[in-house]
Amino acid sequence: MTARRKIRLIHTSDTHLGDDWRGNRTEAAFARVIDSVQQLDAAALLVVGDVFDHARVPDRVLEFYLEQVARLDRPVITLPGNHDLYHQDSLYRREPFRHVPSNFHLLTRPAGETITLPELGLELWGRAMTEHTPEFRPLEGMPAASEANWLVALAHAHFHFPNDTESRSSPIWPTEVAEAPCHYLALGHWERHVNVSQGETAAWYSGSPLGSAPDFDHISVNLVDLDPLLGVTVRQAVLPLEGGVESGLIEAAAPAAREES
Ligand SMILES: [Mn+2]
Repeated sequence: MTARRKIRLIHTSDTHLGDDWRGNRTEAAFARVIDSVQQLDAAALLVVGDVFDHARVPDRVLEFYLEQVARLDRPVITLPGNHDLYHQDSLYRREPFRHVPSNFHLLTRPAGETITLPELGLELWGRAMTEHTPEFRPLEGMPAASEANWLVALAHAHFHFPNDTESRSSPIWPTEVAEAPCHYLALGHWERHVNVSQGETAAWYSGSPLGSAPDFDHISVNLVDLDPLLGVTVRQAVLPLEGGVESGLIEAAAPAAREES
């Protein structure tokens, strides 16, 4: 039997901080995502790309992100996306990122890298995107899971349903997802909360905190439970946008049916 331990994660993406059009709503939404990690007692937070809206967001916005991360005493794993690419002029190379809180982790290797959190029995793998092109394959090179740890992969990617034959940048395919060795595939790039699980692989988009919520007064995140007996359970947790730390989870929907494919 497995030695893996039960853990809970919060998964978000596409927070688009510094988005002028939505003003500080994106910032308020991200602060609530941080609150949700404590409220739902998750062990770590995954932020799967398009954290920032564009490469020229002011330093103030980068500092805001790091200040929010520093509110938690648990790991926050960040993957760059196509709006916040990890190239030579990446915003992740700017001054604010020279002084990061100790719980901040950034996946920066284009060929992929694993961050191991031994205290949680958790390995997190992902490829940093340097160019958003059809040639970039976000799942390529994913390692096998170890005996003792959970393997969670992060990918900022476009999932091709079988009838979607368009050529898109950063593509992933049903067979690729089914064959992926991870226990959970945390996806970003889509605004909506979508289940794209294939075969034995649980794979979900969280959607953006605001874009996946049922209305403008709420945010949503993916609540991911990894359990050695029950396997992987993913629910959409919906929380009020206003209300502070004391306002709880208002809804944790039953696992949604898989989309027809
Ligand atoms: Mn994107």
